[in-house]
Amino acid sequence: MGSPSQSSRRAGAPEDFDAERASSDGARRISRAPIFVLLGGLALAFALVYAGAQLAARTAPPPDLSSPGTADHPRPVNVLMHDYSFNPRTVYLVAGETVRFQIINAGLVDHEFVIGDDDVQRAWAEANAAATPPAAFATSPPASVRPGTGGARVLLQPGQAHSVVYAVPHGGRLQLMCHLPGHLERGMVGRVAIEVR
Ligand SMILES: [Cu+2]
Repeated sequence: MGSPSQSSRRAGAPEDFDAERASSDGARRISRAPIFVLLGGLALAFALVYAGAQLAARTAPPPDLSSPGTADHPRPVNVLMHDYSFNPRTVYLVAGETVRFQIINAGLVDHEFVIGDDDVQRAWAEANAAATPPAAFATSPPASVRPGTGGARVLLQPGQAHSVVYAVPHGGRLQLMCHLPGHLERGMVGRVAIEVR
């Protein structure tokens, strides 16, 4: 009575075995593939991170200063503002030339571009502190300094761009800073190298 099921089980046994072995071989072949993909992906990720770090660490070469800007033809100087740094880290200018700073806020928060000597920087630092509620990383304050302070200041929201013409003084030490609350402490200061001819 039980013979049909017995015989069918016996008949099916070799097939079942083959199928099992085949599927386990297939499973083994398939299960290795994600590991190679994962290892390859990790290697690529590390390579990209390493390349990115190398690029970030490399300082941009000084620009061509053979043709200083004039009042009629200001020399364009591009500056990107990030959270919380200026790019390039060093702005190269020629004493007495006129430049047009083309500034883009590429960050996710407001940033301020202030170029000028110590007096200019102090004036904007005080103006921002006076106008800003005492909260770290507060949004842009409606700050102002007394006329004739000198320097140049541009306040930009994320994604905004603005250009400003600036006459580089013949002497003195200039700096580039963002005085929005907490930004200077996070390293948002740029060098200004002035070539005197
Ligand atoms: Cu800033």
